[in-house]
Amino acid sequence: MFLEAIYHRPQDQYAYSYDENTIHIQLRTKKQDIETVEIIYGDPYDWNHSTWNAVTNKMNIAYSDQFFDYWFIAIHPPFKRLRYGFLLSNESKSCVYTEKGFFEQPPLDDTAYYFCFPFINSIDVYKPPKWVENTIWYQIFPERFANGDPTLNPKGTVEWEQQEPTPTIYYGGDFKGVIDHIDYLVNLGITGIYFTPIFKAFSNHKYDTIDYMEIDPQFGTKETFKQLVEECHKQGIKVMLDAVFNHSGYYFAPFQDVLKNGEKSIYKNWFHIHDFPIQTKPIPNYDSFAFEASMPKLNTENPEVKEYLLNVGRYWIKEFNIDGWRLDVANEVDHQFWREFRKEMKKIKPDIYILGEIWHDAMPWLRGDQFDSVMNYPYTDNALRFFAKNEIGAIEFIETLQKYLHMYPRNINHILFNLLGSHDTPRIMNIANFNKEKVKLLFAFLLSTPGTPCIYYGDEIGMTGEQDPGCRKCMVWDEDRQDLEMLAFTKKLIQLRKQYPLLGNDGEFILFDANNTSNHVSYIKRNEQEQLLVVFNNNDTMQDIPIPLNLKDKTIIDLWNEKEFAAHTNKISVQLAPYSFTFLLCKA
Ligand code: ARE
Repeated sequence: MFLEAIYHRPQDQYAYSYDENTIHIQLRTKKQDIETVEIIYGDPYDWNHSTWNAVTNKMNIAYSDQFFDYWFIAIHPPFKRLRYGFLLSNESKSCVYTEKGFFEQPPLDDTAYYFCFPFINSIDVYKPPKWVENTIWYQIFPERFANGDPTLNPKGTVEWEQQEPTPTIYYGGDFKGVIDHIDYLVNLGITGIYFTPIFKAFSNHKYDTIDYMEIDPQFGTKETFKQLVEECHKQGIKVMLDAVFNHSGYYFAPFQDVLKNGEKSIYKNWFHIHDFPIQTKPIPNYDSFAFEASMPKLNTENPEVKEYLLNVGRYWIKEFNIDGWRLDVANEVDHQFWREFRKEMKKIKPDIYILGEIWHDAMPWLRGDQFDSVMNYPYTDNALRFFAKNEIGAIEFIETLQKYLHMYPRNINHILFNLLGSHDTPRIMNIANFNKEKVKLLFAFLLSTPGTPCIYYGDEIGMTGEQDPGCRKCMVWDEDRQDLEMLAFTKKLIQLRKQYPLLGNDGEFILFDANNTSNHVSYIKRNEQEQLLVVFNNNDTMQDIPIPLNLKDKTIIDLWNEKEFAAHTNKISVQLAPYSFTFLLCKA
């Protein structure tokens, strides 16, 4: 038994309150090392004379990645308190794992040996806004979605689609353009829009804010924005804005004041200036985003800055009724600021959604006191490596997927912001080397896994583009040049996801089967009544894929082809064309 691989800590994904009566416990052990794990647990104050009244319960392996098995159990402690340890055994050994180490027998004379989940305090239970779980997001880069009001075009605006994007070009996308195309979005079936920044800024991407209280004039007025939010809400579409609070732009008035007045500026502590006079080259002598002189880092520890930014956050919720804030470069801003941000925003709108832009393991921000969710780039990376780039085989793909499923508590997994690409990455069509079938597999994966899917504008019509600025081309509105088949395909997937909750966050998600030779993967989503089997053939040849489930005499519905058939034997298989998939629904 590899004791050194056994790990538990009574916090984060290893021990958390799933709801007000349930604690989820996970334990990590070396892959295929331990045969059985039982949890030994009880109320810390429940004694029979000098013996602790503990009971045991079997745990199951929920996930397995390349190196570890992750055991899981949900416990409902009647008094909301829990002490616990683990009884582990394999062929050669049995032992007890507690906070104080390993023992041969469970010490029952003192609960101080055990791991401690002191109390489920309701306020500490992670409670994301209810609506998010069922949202299907669509990301819009406003400069490039549609030009509805050419009178607002910035100087030098070029004609829509007429040139390849450069870092400084303008095409004149605006709010009127979005309003004009709401029907398109409704028809596609999306229910939330994430807008990259819309406040007055210098560049075409608007991540270098000049004024956080103003709409960038190229997009319209506050009135147009209000109308946009209202139109979206009428159509059941939520609106999320981008909050760029890590840094301001170079032309933000307080920074301009520091440039002008140097050490005498009343704003000098709004930034992190190393020394005066200010220099921008070769690298700025003040903290900034990356080494960008145009993006001076804001000092969010300064109470004035903090209050200023909190006010910005409040203002756009109060006055415009937005539904979410996506926080730019969220991991470079201090935790204290985000804690206050959360409190203040939720005070105004309790179901406001707070989404952090973090590309890495984001557990420290997801403990219920800061963000509701994060952009799930680890998911993106794994999906692209398998489906689009052929960098990894089926087994590594599902192992990595399981590693990421273990990374956060389950209730967080349900609202992670799953994406295949964004304005910061090359388009999926390019990554998939222009293989449409692979892009379709990616969409089918995105829309059949737990989390909340987000479609980057234009991917649904097969748009192409390399890394920024290439991935920010103008949306193609000429139907002759839209991939209408891809559009119909994405639309159908979205409809199915809405119609069958098992395609989304309902039920248990079980990674089922993977094979490196056939390069197929399958998973099951299961609730008490039904199970849904999802199978992908990520291979350039036809595959006959055995289904290792006993489905004899069960009626199976092929959701994609809307066909029903019955399994007459317990050994069935599905034939899948190269790069294709199937969704099979049957009674549990
Ligand atoms: C410009 C050029 C780029 C160039 C960059 C270099 O266009 O080609 O690489 O400068 O500094 C905005 C604009 C960008 C612009 C940038 C700087 O949209 O076009 O890039 O400003 O002027 C990390 C951060 C993450 C950040 C990405 C870009 O952690 O927060 O880098 N994303 C946000 C926005 C961006 C925005 C900014 C931040 C700045 O979404 O659009 O850029 O406000 C790895 C790392 C990640 C890293 C990621 C991407 O996986 O682990 O930490 O993200 O790669 O690089």
